[in-house]
Amino acid sequence: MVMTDAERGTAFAVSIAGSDPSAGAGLQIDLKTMNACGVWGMTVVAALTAQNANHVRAIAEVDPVFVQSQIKTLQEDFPIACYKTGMLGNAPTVRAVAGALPDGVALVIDPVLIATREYRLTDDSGAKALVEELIPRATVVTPNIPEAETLSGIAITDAASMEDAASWFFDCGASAVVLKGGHAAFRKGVDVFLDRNGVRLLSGNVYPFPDVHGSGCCFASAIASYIALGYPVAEAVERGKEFVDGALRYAVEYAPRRFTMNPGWRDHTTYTKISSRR
Ligand code: PXL
Repeated sequence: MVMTDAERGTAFAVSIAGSDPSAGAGLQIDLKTMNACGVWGMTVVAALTAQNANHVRAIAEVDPVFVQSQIKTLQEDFPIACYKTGMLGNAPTVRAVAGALPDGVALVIDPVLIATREYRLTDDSGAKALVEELIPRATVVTPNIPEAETLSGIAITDAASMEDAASWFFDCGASAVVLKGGHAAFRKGVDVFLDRNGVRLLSGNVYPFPDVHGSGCCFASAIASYIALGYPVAEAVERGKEFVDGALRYAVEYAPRRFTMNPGWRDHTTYTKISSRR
């Protein structure tokens, strides 16, 4: 019998998130990241945005029943090793996703609430539903500081309050937490990793680009990829951090002073037309 690649152990991961047509964040950067990490990424469209490098002009919802249908249809064929969620938009969509995920499956939750440029991507009831229905099932949850403050109600002003906020997510039921330090006024670039073994600090390079678009999506997708490949969670997070460091180092200035992640950094550091190369 000839085996298919899937039968030989292809690692499948699914991103359930919003579409960013500029491909710098959301589903599109998730898919690029999973591909670059050696995983067969798949995408469930949970919300739609109309955006470019400077503005989110419009948001459209996707029927939660249809979100669930996309997930369940994939499940018929593919042994999905890890799910990653991003922009879910509202509570009905969060509940539809929670209802479609098998118990105990590996799940990376990036609790996307607001885009870097201050556009609201998930409403208040969606944030509440994330806390009640998805975060308790997370293998890893990856809030940034503003998201952690909004969800936990803890003001993060120093290293101690940052650890308190990480513990809050752990107490909600997440198995591991990566509270990202990119927005910190103190200890910038140092993430707090917390699991049942306690706290570990993950330090990274800080690059002189303002607000790199898609960095959170890329990090969560890289973590999900390494989990799908079979790495233990703490190692998947470390490898994810290493991947994101490269994607940040080679960030693409896709519009003047607008930088986005470069998940293709291991293969090509730029996307230059052959006619423009020197
Ligand atoms: O980076 C957060 C994010 C997630 N998902 C979508 C986005 C953004 C930021 O703009 O557009 C779809």
